[in-house]
Amino acid sequence: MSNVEKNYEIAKEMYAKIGVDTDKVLKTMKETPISIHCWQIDDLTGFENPNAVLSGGIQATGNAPGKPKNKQEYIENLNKALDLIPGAKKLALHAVYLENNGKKIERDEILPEHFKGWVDYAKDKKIGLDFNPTYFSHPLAEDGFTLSSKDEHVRKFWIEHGKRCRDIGEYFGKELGQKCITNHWIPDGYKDNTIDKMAPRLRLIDSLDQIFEKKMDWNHNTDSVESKLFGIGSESYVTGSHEFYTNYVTEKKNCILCMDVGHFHPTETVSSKISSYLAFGQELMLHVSRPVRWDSDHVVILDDETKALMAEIVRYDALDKVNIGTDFFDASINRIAATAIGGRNAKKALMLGLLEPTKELIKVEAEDNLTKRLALYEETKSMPFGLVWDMFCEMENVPKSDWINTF
Ligand code: RNT
Ligand code: ZN
Repeated sequence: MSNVEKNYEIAKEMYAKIGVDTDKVLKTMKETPISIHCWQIDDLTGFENPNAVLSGGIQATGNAPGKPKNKQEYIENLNKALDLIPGAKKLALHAVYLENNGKKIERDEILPEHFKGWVDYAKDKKIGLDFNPTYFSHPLAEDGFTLSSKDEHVRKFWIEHGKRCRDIGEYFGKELGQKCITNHWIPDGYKDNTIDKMAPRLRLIDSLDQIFEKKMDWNHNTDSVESKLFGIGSESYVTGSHEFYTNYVTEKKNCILCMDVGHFHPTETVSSKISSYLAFGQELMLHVSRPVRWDSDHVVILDDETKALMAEIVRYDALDKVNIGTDFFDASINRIAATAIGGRNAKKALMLGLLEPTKELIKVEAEDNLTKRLALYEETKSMPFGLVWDMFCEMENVPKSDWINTF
């Protein structure tokens, strides 16, 4: 028996005493995919245009060396990052990661064939794929408006992009036998006080209706719409706000809501919102990220909100209702490590959620023993979670904490 196994046996016994079956936890961890975003590896540059400049009110700040210089280096780095994240995974792509073989292919011309290489990659790695239309970093997004633009030409262009992205998502789902979430996030908004907040919203409703018009099997492709509170250059008004999309999904039932934890007011938490959507049977997409002051996209750490988020999903047995993905970009540290740190932390938070003595906590709460509820919850925090995590890494052939020595 290895030390890791011996330690695991001790932890298993301790968790069993509070009613938690760690073997079951390990099984769930192995089977529950977290969708790892592809864009931390290269600061969201993609393959469409190697000189692409990121726009849309998002920024990958920092100057760490090691940004991949070509596609081959990109793939090598991505592989290294994915190999450091244990358990089931999906890879979330953005439309600008297409394979164009050196030809200019406009966003309103992209086809499934431009992503065949990614399907082969996913099959080889036995992972699923998620997708994101890229409604930014493009001349037709330069004035800050895409799907809610008052310029019909601009709006048509992006509607066509959205439609084509759904087709690509459907192609992923069919090919891989695992559904693709195609997540639509647009940067649209104004820097300063906005008088007519309504007109762009009405145009956005119409654009989304057109994009989602074609019916698809949700088991192949499910679309999500991601809200935001503000971005750089859209500080005062964002067309696709949380309330806007909450109402859109409820009314139209043609897509699901995506909540990015960095897209809310500083004291507002996504973890506290989840149960309200689940109460109405709504499926959700999450972008696990970390807000810091005005920025929504720091590397995920094992903080209280990330833990609370995962605990909430587990408490309502909603792992099949809530799709979990990561979203951050930090160019000030090694990009492979950043992807690995964020991915591992999302998984660690999930494991902590699964190790919670939920049954017992619910029981004492129902008995109005609120003292015991708090006492048990707090005592659980010093349980040997790390020993179960190490076992998981060992089972999955992924390095334990020693991976940090390579950086
Ligand atoms: C931006 C949104 C969005 C993007 C990705 C790259 O604020 O969070 O999800 O980060 O599409
Ligand atoms: Zn996001």
